Amino acid sequence: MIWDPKHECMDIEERRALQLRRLREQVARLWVNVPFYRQKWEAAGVTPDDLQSLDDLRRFPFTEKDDLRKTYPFGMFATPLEEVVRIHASSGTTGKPIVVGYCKSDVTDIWAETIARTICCGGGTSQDILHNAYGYGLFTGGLGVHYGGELLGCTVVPMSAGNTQRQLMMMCDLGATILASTPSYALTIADAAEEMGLGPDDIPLKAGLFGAEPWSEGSRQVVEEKLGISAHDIYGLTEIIGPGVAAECEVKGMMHVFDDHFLPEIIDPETGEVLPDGETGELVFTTLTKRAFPVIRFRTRDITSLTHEPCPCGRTHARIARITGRTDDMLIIRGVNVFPSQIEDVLTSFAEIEPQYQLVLTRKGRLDQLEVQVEVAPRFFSDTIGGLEQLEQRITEKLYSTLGISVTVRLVEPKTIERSIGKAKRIIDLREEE
Ligand code: DLL
Repeated sequence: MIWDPKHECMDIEERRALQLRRLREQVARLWVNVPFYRQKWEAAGVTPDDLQSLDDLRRFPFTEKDDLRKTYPFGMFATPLEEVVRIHASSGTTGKPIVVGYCKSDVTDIWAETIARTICCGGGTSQDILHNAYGYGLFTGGLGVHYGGELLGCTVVPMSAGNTQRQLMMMCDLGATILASTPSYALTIADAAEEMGLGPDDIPLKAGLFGAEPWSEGSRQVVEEKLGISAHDIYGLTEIIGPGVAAECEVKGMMHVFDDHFLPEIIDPETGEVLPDGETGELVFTTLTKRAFPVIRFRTRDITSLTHEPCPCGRTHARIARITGRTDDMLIIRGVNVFPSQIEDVLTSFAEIEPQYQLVLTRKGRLDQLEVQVEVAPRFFSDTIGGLEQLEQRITEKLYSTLGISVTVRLVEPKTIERSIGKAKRIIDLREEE
């Protein structure tokens, strides 16, 4: 089912006209309401009148995460606080979080709508029981998915994350048909199910809506098999709205961007030039309709590519490829750029290991060392020492041919890598401390 065929299957030219109209209104509003934008645009020599076509947006400067930090907590709000009905925040690794706000129409007319679209993309309907294991609180995952589920008419079970055995008990007892969680938590749930002796036929789930962190096709296969579901990638970020920015339909492989609300661009992260469809670069978003916390040309740091090719499902949005990493997630090891997702792709191609891994970075002298710690699947752990050594060797060789640098692989016992309930922590960087 397509939730909003009028907007989701719109003729592309008609949507472009709608995007331009909304963009011009948004920019004109911000010029008046948010001094940060006006000053930035004046300094760049542009005014709202310069926006005669969508391409003119390129003349406007980017907004960076750091701009949002500097204006903490309310400096970027475009409506008075009395109109704001909700606050969320994204926890940064350092310093203050980024605080965002929503007015009533942001929550009901945009966020709940785009989540209802997201759930429908995953095959959901009003008949579904939606087990929501995204964290509730300042994180946008829990409450974001919740309101869209209710709008669609699902029965929403607001579980939040944690206490995995209880999650499974509730899923089975209540007959949950859709699981919403981070992909790493879905793996944790799948493991726990196995331990509790529950196979795919014992678990009523049919689909999963997984996002908030990068994951791989290999992990998709594992959760699909272990839980007996169709797993869908969903994407979003606090600064734009939370989940509900883009979602994978039944065709899979690419995610529909709800671009009547969130206008995407791909840029070269070095030069800031806009790149054509199909080229990989950094994703940039402009919110066209949000009122309390709009952003213009926000640099997400996420790496992907864009296409406007029609999708067989009938939706006509722009689509993005799986996010392969973040520009700030990239490890530079002895001068070579390495993304954790490349490593995950290699690891998940080995049946003998679990998609549970950690990347430990150390420095010896001036040289960075990367150790990939990965769990052996329980059924292979009983293998001979020689067998395990050979496996380690095979993984090392495949990583070398994929990454172009040698890394150390260390197989660890099943269940020794800490299980995630939210976003998994894959990188342990010990370089500063040595
Ligand atoms: O993670 C919002 C969200 C909640 C999305 C639930 C999907 C499901 P933040 O905490 O602000 O917001 O983190 C946003 O997470 O810039 C990406 O780097 C990463 N991310 C989100 N979805 C995906 C995905 C939420 N499907 C940051 N694949 C983003 C890869 C993702 N990375």
